[in-house]
Amino acid sequence: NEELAAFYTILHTASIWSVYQPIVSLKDGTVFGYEALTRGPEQSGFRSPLKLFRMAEQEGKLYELDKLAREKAIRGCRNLSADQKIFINIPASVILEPDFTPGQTMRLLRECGLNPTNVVLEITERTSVENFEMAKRVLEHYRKQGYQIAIDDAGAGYSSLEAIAELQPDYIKIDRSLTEQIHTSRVKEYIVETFVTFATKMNISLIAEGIERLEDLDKLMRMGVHYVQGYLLGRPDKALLVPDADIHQF
Ligand code: G
Ligand code: G
Ligand code: MN
Ligand code: NA
Repeated sequence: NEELAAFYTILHTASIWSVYQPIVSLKDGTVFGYEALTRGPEQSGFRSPLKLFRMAEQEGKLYELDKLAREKAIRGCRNLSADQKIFINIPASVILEPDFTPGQTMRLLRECGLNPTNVVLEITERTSVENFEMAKRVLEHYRKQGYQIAIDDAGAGYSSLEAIAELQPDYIKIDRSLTEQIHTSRVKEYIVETFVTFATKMNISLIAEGIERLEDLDKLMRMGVHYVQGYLLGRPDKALLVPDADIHQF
C-alpha cells in the first residue's frame, strides 16, 4: 500500500514540521503567542495534519508521531520572546501515555532557551478523555511545573462546562463553528455569552478561533473575549518564527 509506505517514510525520516499561527491579545493588539500546527511534505498526500494523525492512530503510532510533532514545534520556534506562549496540540489519549512526562519536554525546552511557562498544552474537547481522573492528575503535574492548559475546540465537542471546569484550564478556545458569522447569529452570540460569563467567573481566559471577518472580531471584542486567532489576524506560517536561513532544516 503506497499510502502506508508514504506514512512510514515520513515517520521514520521525521519529515514533518510546524507552522505557527499568531494568537493576538485584544487588550493591546500584541501577539500573545502562536499555535503550532503540524505539516507534512507537500506531495506526500499527508500535507494535512488531520490525515497524518488519523493514519498514525490507525497504525498505533499516535504517540510516536505526536512526540515528534512536539519536538518539531518547540525546536522550530527559536524566535519566541520570553513573554510569549507556544500552543501545542496534544491528543487526549497521549496524556495517558506513561512516557508523557513534564521532564521529557523540559530538556527540549532548555535546549531551545524556553521555559514551561512558554508552553500551553491544547487538549481538544472533541476526543473524550477515557480516564478522566488520571488525565487530570497528569495535567496537574504539568501545571505545577509552570505549563498552562487550554481546552481546544470548545463548543464543538460533547464535554459539559462542568467537565471543562474539572480540568481547571487556563484558556478555553472557542471553536470556529461558534465564531464564524457570529455578528449575524443571535444563537451563536448567546452561546458565546455563556462562555464569557463562565470564563470570567472561573478566571479562565477566552480565545476565539477561526476569525476571518472584521465584523466578527468586533463583536467578540465587545463581548469580552480576551484573545483571537484566525486568518484575519494571520495565517499559519513557518517563516514567522524561524530565521530564513534555517527553514530548510524543518
Ligand atoms: O492546520 P490545520 O489543518 O491546520 O490543523 C488541523 C487539525 O490538526 C488541528 O485542528 C489540530 O487539531 C490537528 N493538529 C495540527 N497539528 C497538530 C499536532 O502537532 N499534534 C496534534 N495532535 N494535532 C495537530
Ligand atoms: O487545533 P484546531 O482544530 O483548533 O486547529 C485550528 C485549525 O483551523 C487549523 O487547521 C488551522 O489551520 C485552521 N484555521 C486557523 N484559522 C482559521 C480561519 O480563520 N479560518 C479557517 N477556515 N480555518 C482556520
Ligand atoms: Mn488547536
Ligand atoms: Na480548535
